[in-house]
Amino acid sequence: MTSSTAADYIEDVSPGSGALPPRARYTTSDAKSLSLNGSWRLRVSATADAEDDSFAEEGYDAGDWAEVAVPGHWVLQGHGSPIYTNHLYPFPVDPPHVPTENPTGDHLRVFDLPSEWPSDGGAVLRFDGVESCARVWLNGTDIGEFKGSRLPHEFAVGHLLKPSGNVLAVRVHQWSAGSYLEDQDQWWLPGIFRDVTLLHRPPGSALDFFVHASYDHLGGAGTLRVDSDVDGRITVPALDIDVATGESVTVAVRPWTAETPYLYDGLLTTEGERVPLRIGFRTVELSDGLIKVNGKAVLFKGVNRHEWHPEKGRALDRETMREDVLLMKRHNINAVRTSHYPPHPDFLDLCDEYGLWVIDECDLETHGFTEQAWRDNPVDDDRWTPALLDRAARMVERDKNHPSIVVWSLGNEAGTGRGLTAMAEWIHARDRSRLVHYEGDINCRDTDVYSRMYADHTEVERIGQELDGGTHKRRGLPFILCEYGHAMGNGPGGLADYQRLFESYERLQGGFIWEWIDHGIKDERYGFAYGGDFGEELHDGNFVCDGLLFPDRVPSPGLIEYKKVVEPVSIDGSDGSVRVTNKHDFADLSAFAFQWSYQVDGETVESGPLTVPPLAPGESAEVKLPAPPVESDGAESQWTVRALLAADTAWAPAGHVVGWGHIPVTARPLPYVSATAGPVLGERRITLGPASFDARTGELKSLGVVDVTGLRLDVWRATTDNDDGASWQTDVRHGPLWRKLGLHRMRHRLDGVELSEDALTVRTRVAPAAWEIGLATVYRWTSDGSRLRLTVSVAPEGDWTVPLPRLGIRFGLDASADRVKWFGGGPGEGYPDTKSASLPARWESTVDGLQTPYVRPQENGARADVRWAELGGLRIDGDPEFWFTARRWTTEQLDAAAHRTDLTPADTVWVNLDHGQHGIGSQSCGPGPLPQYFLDAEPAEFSFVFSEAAFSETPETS
Ligand code: IPT
Repeated sequence: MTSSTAADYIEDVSPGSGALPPRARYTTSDAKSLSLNGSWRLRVSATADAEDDSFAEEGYDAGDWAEVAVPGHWVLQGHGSPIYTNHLYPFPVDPPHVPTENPTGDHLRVFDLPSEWPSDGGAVLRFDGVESCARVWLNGTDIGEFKGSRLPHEFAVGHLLKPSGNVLAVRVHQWSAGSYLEDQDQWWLPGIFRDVTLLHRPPGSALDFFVHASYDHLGGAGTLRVDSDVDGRITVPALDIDVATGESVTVAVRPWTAETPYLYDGLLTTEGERVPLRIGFRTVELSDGLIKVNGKAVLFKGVNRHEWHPEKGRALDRETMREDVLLMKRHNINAVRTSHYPPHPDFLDLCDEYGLWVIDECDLETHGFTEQAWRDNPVDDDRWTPALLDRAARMVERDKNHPSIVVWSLGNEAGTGRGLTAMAEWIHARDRSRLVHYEGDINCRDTDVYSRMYADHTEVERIGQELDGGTHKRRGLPFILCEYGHAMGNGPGGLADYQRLFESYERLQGGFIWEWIDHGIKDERYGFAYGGDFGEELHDGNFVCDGLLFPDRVPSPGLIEYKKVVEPVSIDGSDGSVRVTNKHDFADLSAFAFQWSYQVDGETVESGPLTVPPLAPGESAEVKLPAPPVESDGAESQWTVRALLAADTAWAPAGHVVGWGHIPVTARPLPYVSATAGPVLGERRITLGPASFDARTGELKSLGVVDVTGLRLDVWRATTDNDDGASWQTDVRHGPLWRKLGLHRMRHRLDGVELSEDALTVRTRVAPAAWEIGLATVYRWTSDGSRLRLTVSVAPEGDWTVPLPRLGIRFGLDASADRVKWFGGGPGEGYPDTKSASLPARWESTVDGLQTPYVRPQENGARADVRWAELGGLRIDGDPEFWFTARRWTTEQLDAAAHRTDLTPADTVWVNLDHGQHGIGSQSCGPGPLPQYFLDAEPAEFSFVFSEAAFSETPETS
């Protein structure tokens, strides 16, 4: 039986009905407006048609309904649950049909017009974002329905308004035909999640307008023309401009760039309205196969930004958006891809104001169709094309007046097809002043930029060298990585290696890290929840936590690393001078002040200013350092030179560090212990200098007053998301292989405890059950009576086909070992391919402060290149430098934990001193570590000198 119901619009592939044509968005004007944000009444039903539409009638009593905050998602306010899937549709794929179980939120709001609301003119009701499909009634009249969750929809409602008691009823369905177009990798979160506003439209008010503001870099002139549906005048006082709409004017201007975001205040005046404009003059073009702005090729140091707040989901307030922009600017990021939908429009105002290049991406992804080889993909089905064009138009029309937007993106992971081509054609025709991007178009049929995601270094280099082939058109296009450096958990690794490529080949115009922020949901049970924590039948776990920020916007080490890798000024040097290079595309160095400091044994002994010429973009200069302020007296010494903001900027105060270099001067003397004391065998103990060992096992028990437990070789680390890799990765994934081989359950066989005149030697074989591989491990202890030296020799046996996770020793100290001091890399963690930002100096922390709280716990917190460390009354000097980790739980506990709340401190501080760590890479969705960061299983020897910290003297030197 087929019958049509009032809810047919839900499964209709059309974009909707009743809405006004899309137009430019502007935040303010002198026309009145009324925000309808706030507390609304809410009733959630399990199906789309469980309730009739009588709630939309005037006089309906919703007194017993719940309340919901608008903007907001009802599933984050106690009604139902969020669902996380990466690309699988959480419903059967049968487009355009959706499940009968279709959570539906009836929203109700009664409002009065303010007394000063004019009686003339009309009014428009604007929804900035509703997921995924809404039907709207005002005062009992059905005014239309729409889809396109992250796009604006406006309705003419003037004729329906009354001075008081207006009833606005909105029925929101979680699932609709539109859901098939919104399969982005994120939480499914229904609701009215962006602003609802009533706008007065005075007679003669502005309608749509298009600000064309180009810049001629040769002559330094800007040309302004504002095309407007309603005639009026354009004034820009600072430029003495006063012209009619539609008329061009050319004057000398300061151009807009992301580095120099110069905006002119202007005004569009129509008969009935005055609309403030913020005008940025700039020209984007494809020329010589490069993306150029104002005549210069730009290098994107970008991030992919989803909108996220750990409690509010995608309902962000302006302060949160500003925080994102400030954090980006402070971390040297210059570009954002609005993955994968147009953001709240305020975000784009902020990008104009603070200066960020923007790729504005359309709200379109049909990724789940990949599971059926893209059969029935809506983007290649003409019935859906009107919906796609509607989405393209709603994005372009809303956002076209933002100078920050340099590229339009058709969407993400939607295969290819006629609908996408139609979108590209429409956008190209509507806006010739920007380029079009879409990653899935491998031959660049519809696009102006060759774009890829997660390509490895080798392939990116080939593309840079133009050896990648491809269609004739593609060969002539610039290249960007629209996603790379998958920031899931510990990592991403290899960023510096990508950056070197970007800086070496002109065709490579940079990339965008995946992604800006972890989408963890604040949750009492877990700290932050991720996929599966709400009982979803299908989910993708913590793949939703893959950002450079933790969900609460605390920067993760990945962001600190990225900041260093993309610094706008580089400083390196040797022999008393530094080479300073301006890596900006537009700005000189006049905004920066430079400062040197000189460290001996990691401690700063003096600092002072350094005069650096205001180099033009791309220029370098050799700058002489002063004479070293002190004799190093045999200790290690180094220069650290920093570039700081010379004055306050809109995004950071004076003194903010933008870049630095570390220049070694004299090398560290390696610690040396003369083996003058010999081991003495007692009844149950062997003593050697200050240390005591178990006579039977040779295990270290104490050093002076410090008790030590469980000291032994350790090769295991709680695998990172990048070690584990994504299940669909075709390359070798080390995490699963390590586990299969049992590197997490190594057994230690004691082969001998030997006492000689000057050493205690303990021979062991460390190996997992079931396999023939093993590590012959010898611990050799010597002492000069006060200090103790351990030399560990490791010889792999059998056929080791995998690298090791780590190689070093671990031991336990009493829980009172809380404070750590070290000379080595810091302040944050670093691994072989993530330690650009690790600055060798003296650092201090609590043990808890050493932990990086990844949302899904995993290996973290290693400090790189540590010369010495002190904790719990012990001092440890490394020969050579080592990786230092300390935590109040074991690696096994860390490995087993699924959420932060699973980690609770016990009575031991576990310390790892590693000779080697395996690289991190980006295999949770990209390439693994580069071969040079592998920790291959090979013969190794490394030493540590232990002494009691309180009595420690500078070790003798060899
Ligand atoms: C890529 C997606 O574009 C992005 O939305 C996100 O899912 C990311 O992966 C992983 O976090 S698609 C992937 C098949 C490369």
